[in-house]
Amino acid sequence: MQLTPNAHIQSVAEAAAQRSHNEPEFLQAMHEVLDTLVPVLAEHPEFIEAAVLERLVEPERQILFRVPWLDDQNRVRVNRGFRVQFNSALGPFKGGLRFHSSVNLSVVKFLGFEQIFKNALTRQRIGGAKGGSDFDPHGKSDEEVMRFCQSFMTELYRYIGDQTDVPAGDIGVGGREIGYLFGQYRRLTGRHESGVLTGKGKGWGGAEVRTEATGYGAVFFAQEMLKRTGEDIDGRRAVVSGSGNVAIYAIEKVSQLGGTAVTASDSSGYVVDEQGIDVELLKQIKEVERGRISDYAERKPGARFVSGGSVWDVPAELAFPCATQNELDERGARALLDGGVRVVAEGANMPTTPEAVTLLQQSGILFGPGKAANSGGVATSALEMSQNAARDRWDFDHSEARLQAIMRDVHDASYEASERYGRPGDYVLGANSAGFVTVAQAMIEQGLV
Ligand code: NDP
Ligand code: 2IT
Repeated sequence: MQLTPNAHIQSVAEAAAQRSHNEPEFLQAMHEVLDTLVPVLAEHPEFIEAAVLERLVEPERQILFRVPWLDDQNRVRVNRGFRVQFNSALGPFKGGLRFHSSVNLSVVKFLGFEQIFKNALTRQRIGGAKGGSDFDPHGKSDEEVMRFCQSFMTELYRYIGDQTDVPAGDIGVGGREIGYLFGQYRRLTGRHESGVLTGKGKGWGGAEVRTEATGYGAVFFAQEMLKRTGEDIDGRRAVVSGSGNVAIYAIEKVSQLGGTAVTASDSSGYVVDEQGIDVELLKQIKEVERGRISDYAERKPGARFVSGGSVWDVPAELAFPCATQNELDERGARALLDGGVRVVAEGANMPTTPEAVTLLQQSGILFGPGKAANSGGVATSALEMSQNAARDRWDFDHSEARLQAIMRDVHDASYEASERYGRPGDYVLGANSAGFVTVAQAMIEQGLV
């Protein structure tokens, strides 16, 4: 006899928890999805019959490898490399590479799992994957980063390709790293295979707006949520965490839409600039000089640096967590609510703890989960793949218009699914179920693989 949706979800979650008991981030991401799927499985008993959940929580393939490299003192260093190819029912595996000291299998699996549903939501026909290394690029010379990337690709190249798996950037991996990785791929294979990586330099296949896409997309998503309730970004104050790729372009787009982003942060603390963050200065410090956020306060009159602490203590109506997982906890959520927050849109992946998500949703504010709100980055990566395949090149305005249209579709699909499954405005339920149904249907149609 078939289990009820509830009992089925519980049994899948328990089995996964046993098998992956030492993977807390993965289990957190898995629960966040499974816990919302009861009404979907009630409508689709065939998903239970075909063991879609059991198959979804197990990656298709996991690759772990040694990455030896020489530092500037000619000492041998060894890091661990990962690529988790989670699900390719919708298209080639797609997802970023993260270089950060905290990277381990649990982190890569949580990111790869989320990527399945995010990528499905974009409707760009891409599967879900993630990879990376516990290599820490902070304080490394360009030459060290290059040697590391070359060694990393010397193993990874066998598993990727424009029709199989297409990595891109994430924390610690930007244009510089993608360049070194691509160079080594080309050298090893003898092929200039543009579509094997996204986020490339614009002179050799990189798409316009890919750099801006995740941050811009998160703000477009917030704008869509506000539009539904007759509100706007214009004239509103925003707090943003992080000062990397996603944060910088979220700040830029808030300001272009008439809002004022007053914070940015890194792992050492945050800055508050009541006049609005000067995005050109921020780019100079972070993108050009690879400096620290405290440098901003030293160079911008009126701005102050707060060591440690939390940007969520700064009152604002809009909040964009754009740094890392579990950076917005229950205490931070309470502080945001006390400060009058109206919208939280996740630029980062899983930045809000489950307790904080519950608190924010119960308080009735608009909450945009990362799978939907930060999908603009990977969606624009898919646009880069299209341009590479066609040997075509779109201009900035056309590319941004495509991104904005995709964010509108992702919003609408998430909202409609939240209505269909009985909780209108619950974008967590909506994004999870809309993404899940697309993947589950493809898996069933393609048989037991
Ligand atoms: P970057 O490396 O460009 O920037 C990361 C920022 O977050 C830095 O300011 C960094 O500070 C801070 N940060 C990272 N880890 C921690 C930590 N453990 N504690 C405190 N601060 C931390 O990365 P991105 O901007 O690309 O990525 C940010 C988030 O957005 C990640 O969650 C990523 O998965 C997600 N994302 C990225 C996409 C993309 O296209 N790049 C697409 C979709 C989501 P410090 O320098 O001090 O470490
Ligand atoms: O989390 C993400 O969606 C990314 N890091 C972007 C992935 C991509 O392939 O562009």
